Amino acid sequence: MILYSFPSSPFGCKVKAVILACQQEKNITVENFHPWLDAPFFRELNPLGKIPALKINEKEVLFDSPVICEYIMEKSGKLKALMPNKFNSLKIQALIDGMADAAVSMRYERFFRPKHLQCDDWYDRQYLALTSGLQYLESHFEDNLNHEILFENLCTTTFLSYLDLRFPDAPFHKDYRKLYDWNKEFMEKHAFLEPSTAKDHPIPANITCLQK
Ligand SMILES: N[C@@H](CCC(=O)N[C@@H](CS)C(=O)NCC(=O)O)C(=O)O
Repeated sequence: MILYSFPSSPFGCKVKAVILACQQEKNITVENFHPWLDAPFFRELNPLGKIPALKINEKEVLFDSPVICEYIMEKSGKLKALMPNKFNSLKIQALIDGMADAAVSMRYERFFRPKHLQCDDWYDRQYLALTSGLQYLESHFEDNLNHEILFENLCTTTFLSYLDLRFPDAPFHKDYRKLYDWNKEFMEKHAFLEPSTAKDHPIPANITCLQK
């Protein structure tokens, strides 16, 4: 199987953590693909043009990340172990994915869009969704996260690695101390997950979207 992803993608990182937790590294090859290249071959795999996408064989492709994660957990026989409280796991995934949508939009707005087209009000609304989500996790911490290899913990730790990569100057470590202390301890305990953390990677030079 081939996972199309990009080293900085928070959604791709979540899938990579699930691959590691389910010991599926030998069955799934990761191929770096930047979605804004908009290559026709990729639109055929995922009409939405978004990563991650999992090519299972010549006929079957799965998207998006929640579907891919559940597929990997189920096929490896780890679904119950990783999601003993399924609806808590799915709720936290929804929260994290919503924050990731907001954070990725903020990144696109400031990184790809020319300055004269950027909208501060719109950016602030995404920031509010992001910080409200972080505050929710900080305040409901004990009900939702722990130090076990559970799906909700994998979603959270990979997303925090994305924030560290793309928003290094934001006050998140200071404002959500419990959450970041948890993350540090979690990653120290489960160092095998390090390859799934978000990494910087050169963006292909020929991406021209929004540069108008
Ligand atoms: N709901 C999707 C979101 C995926 C997503 O937004 N991926 C971004 C990269 S991090 C992407 O492909 N963006 C390209 C685009 O928006 O056209 C999932 O969970 O897989």
